[in-house]
Amino acid sequence: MVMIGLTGKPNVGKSTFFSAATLATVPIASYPFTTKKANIGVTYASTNCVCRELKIQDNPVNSQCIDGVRYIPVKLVDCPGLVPGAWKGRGLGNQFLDEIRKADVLLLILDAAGSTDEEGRPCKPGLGDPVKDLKFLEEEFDMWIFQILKKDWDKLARKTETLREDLASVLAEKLAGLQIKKHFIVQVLESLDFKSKKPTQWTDENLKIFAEKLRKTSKPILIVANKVDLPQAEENIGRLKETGYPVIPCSAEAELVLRRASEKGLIDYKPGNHEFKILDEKKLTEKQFSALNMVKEKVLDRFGSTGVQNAINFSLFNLLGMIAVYPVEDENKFTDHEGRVLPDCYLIPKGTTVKEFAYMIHTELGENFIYAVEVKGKKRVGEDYMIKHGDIIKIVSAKSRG
Ligand SMILES: Nc1nc2c(ncn2[C@@H]2O[C@H](COP(=O)(O)OP(=O)(O)O)[C@@H](O)[C@H]2O)c(=O)[nH]1
Ligand SMILES: [Mg+2]
Repeated sequence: MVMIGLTGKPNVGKSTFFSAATLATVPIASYPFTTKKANIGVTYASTNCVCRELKIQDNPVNSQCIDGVRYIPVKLVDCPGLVPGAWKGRGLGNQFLDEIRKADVLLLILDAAGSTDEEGRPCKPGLGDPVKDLKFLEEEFDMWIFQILKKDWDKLARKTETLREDLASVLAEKLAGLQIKKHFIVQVLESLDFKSKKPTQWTDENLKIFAEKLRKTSKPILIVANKVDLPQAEENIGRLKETGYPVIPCSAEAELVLRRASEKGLIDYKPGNHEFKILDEKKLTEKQFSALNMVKEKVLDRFGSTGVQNAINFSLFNLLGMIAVYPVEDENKFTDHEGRVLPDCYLIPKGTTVKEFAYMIHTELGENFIYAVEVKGKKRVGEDYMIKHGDIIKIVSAKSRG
């Protein structure tokens, strides 16, 4: 399952985002280092379900379908806050960075209102600077990877030269725990100005450039400009966009208000929507009513949504380029062997072939693969067929034909 990492300095709203996105209850408080351990939970990517296109009623099993929107589970990890110097071990530093090493994509939560200083201590909105925070956080990530590489670079470099081993393979083994795959390493090594230099001749400067490029390629970042309900946020969002990163305005707190009210049956709200409906005004306390009003005025009406669901979807579909696919066993009824219609929906990387997909479902299915059916187009396809977003696929294997 894909893993999304939530990262940033203390008090920017990571745990609030995590709670809203997973609706789990984790400690939320206004002082640094509330979160002592990474929290891992499940959140959902949302996409228009093919059930609408086909005008059929589905029976989802591995995911949910609400009003024609399919919600597909993904892992979310809430990482403790990073402070400047974390890579050197400041403020529980490396331990914190280590939590994000398994993430495929990072949601970098920034306090767009500047209501926290560099260390994450609350201050008057506007005094903190999210653009500066972004710079130090990038540096933390780069130095963290640099340090891991540096630790036994000499040994590693000599080994590849004396044993004539391939540098990319040696590095892939070393960086496997960081979720940095070999194809990223190959790509980055190719792009270096000093690629013809022997690894033993690399300077620290060379290694730093390599670390930075590796981080950018293997851990794509989406900036979540949080606390947009506070003053100053709008101006900072403009400045953040100038950095070239994709930016999503967000109010994690607003999303939490909405999901909690929805869970209690007070409102009708679907994550990602620009509005909600109060179900029974008499059931709301005055406090709840005014909280909901604030959310509407300060967030939904101004930004179009709270940004939480958008951020999750953007990171998966746009940054990682994932697509949704629906495997079935019966291509006429769109069912599995138990007669359930469109039971499963998987998120897979763009470019996945049907045979690779067969292996993802089950090794045996991959090994005994004969052909597949692209069900909507009623086409028989070979093992190299690349799956498209929204495809329904039936895999025919030697053993499944009884
Ligand atoms: N105004 C506002 N405050 C928020 C928002 N998200 C989080 N906060 C507040 O920021 C503080 C720190 O939040 P928390 O989630 O614990 O931050 P973390 O340290 O990054 O995990 C808490 O007081 C939250 O209520 C938001 O969208 N708007
Ligand atoms: Mg926290």
